[in-house]
Amino acid sequence: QVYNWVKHSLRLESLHTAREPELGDYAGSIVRFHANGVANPLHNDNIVRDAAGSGLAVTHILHQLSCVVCLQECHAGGELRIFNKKWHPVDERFKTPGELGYQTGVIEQSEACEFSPRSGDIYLFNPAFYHEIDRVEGDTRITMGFFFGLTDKKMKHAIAWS
Ligand SMILES: O=C(O)CCC(=O)C(=O)O
Repeated sequence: QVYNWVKHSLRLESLHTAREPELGDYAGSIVRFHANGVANPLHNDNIVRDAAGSGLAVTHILHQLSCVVCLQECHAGGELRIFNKKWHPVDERFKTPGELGYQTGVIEQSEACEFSPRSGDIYLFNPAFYHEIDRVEGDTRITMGFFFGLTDKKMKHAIAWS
């Protein structure tokens, strides 16, 4: 249902779970639990960068997007904050060694947009832009999500993974 919604919304002709010839299908989605007190540090997602040199099918995409469905909202906190700043290789000097996050200096003076997901919401964003999730309070924040990548210049075909 969610793949169909994305397909329809973006006027895609196809959206399938990605497949590796030898290894099989990728997981089509991931359910994430952010319990009381859990936050996600400032980061960005870029499979072409992160899996560079692996030869994996997902490294051949032209653009990456993230789709998230909120299954259970939290009581407070848990906002997704997206900064108006796309990752550039020079930003790696702000990377927290061995961890997912970047230091806040990387988004200094960038405007931010905040979104508090409510149960039933579905949203798309470009994960190349720095983003973080505020500390969750109360009920566990439960989402189901996947990344998808456009595989052609006309942006009609996409593959999904998580
Ligand atoms: O749960 C969210 O709102 C965003 C999750 C996230 O960081 C991502 O999809 O890249």
